[in-house]
Amino acid sequence: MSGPVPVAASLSDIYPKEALVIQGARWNKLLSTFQNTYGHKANFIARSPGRVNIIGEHIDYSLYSVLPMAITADAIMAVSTSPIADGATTFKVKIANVENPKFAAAEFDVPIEGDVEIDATQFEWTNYFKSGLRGALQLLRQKKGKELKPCSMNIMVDGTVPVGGGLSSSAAVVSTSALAVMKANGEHAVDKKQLTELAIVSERAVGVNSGGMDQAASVFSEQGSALFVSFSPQLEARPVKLPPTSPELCFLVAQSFVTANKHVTGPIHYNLRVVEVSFAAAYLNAVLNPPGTQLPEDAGPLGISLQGFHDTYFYHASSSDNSAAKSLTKEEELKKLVDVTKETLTNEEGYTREEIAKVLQISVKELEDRFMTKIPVRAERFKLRQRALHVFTEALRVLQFYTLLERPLHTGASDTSPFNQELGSIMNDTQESCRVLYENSCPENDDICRIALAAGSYGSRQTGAGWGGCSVHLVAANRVEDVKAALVREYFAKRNLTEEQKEQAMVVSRPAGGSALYVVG
Ligand code: NG1
Ligand code: MG
Repeated sequence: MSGPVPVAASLSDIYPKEALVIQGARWNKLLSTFQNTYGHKANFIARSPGRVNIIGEHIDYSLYSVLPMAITADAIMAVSTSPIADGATTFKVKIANVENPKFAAAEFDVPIEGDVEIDATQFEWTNYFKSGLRGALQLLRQKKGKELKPCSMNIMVDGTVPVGGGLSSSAAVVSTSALAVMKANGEHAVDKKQLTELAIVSERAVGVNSGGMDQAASVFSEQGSALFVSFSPQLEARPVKLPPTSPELCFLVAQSFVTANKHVTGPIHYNLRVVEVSFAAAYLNAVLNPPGTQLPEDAGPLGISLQGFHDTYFYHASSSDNSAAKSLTKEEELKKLVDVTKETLTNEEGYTREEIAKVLQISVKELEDRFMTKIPVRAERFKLRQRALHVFTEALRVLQFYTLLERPLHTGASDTSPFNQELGSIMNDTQESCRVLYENSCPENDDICRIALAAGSYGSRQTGAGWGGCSVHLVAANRVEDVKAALVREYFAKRNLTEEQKEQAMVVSRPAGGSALYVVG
């Protein structure tokens, strides 16, 4: 389901019905602020949403499939363009935010031939625009070569995805920026797959070695559907309708107001996990595949992945034990990988660099150069067993969840609660795995999940990178108020929240559409 980013005829192509009034006012304000600031009208608006991940946590960078959905909250950018003079070597970008002065306006010149400079050590809001700009310029250069003569751009931004809240404001801004730059330079049919791939690479340039879930969800989502995203053998996204249940099932998203800052804690949290799963892939390959087997270079942040090991183990390594495995289903393969991981990675305390290097038959220095220079991390021991077990079991849960969604319900069944419970229990297992094996939860989110479950949620789990941020709860529509009330009573009331935070604390998210363009008439 690739193809070009759609051009919306009206806001109802983008947002669910209940959001139209508020969004209409917001878009009008964006356009009038644009006109007041720059003295002329915008030509078009680019838009990409945030996302909530339903299931498949911390496995996208191991190249396993995930199941997120786009939300209504998004980044929108109104843009006007003007051609540069003949012979000019730079073009100008003026960018401002509706929420000025919280996000201060900026202006910069971009060299047509050189690189866009981004100082990833400074937390400038415009860095996310610049990273999308950089990616888009690279793609434009590939397409147009010497012919490329980028336009100068005036831009007004508005974002409603809370920053640092686990709903992927970054992917929303990067995807919107890249889309805006492509459109500004005459690309009226921006390919969704190209846009996603460039947003993934661009976002890595601002310092996080993420997988591609957020960008895929932001670009590809379709209103009313979740999205099944696969990364191997190539990026593919397929909308998945949530089956009609009675009562209707909702996804309630709750903030913990514990802010995880990946840029600061990366070396001991997110980035460390990326290194640990890459170590695990190399270690399992060294022990379980025939001597000399190399893992294929792939789209994982360090160029190898557990998915790469998975494929090598079952399909490419010529060990007699594995040839029989070719008839296994994907689910059976994952179960087998869980078993062999338990037998192979027996050390529960974590492995030292020396231990890993020895198994890979390289020196510690070579190990550090290969795995820890591009992504600096701080750790003495690496919990390969726990991390690999999380990834394989989580990949299995995604397939089980997806299979359930695709299986037709008995039409006319008046009570779908066994089905709801099955879905919910898979989500609960994910939470447990994140808490115990991947250690990316936090006590606050564990509490929130416990409270929600006791108040009637079918399944509750932290969503996104973790160590704070949001949780997602599968709740029947007629129980949403009970769950909200319990969370207010037992969690939010105990925290010192501003009025704005109280308003943002919980929201029922319906699947929204992905990236879109809107031409201002
Ligand atoms: P958040 O932090 O929720 O945007 C991050 C990664 C995803 C994925 C999840 C965990 C970034 C930009 N995104 O999401 O790719 O790995 O964590 O499932 O870091
Ligand atoms: Mg993010």
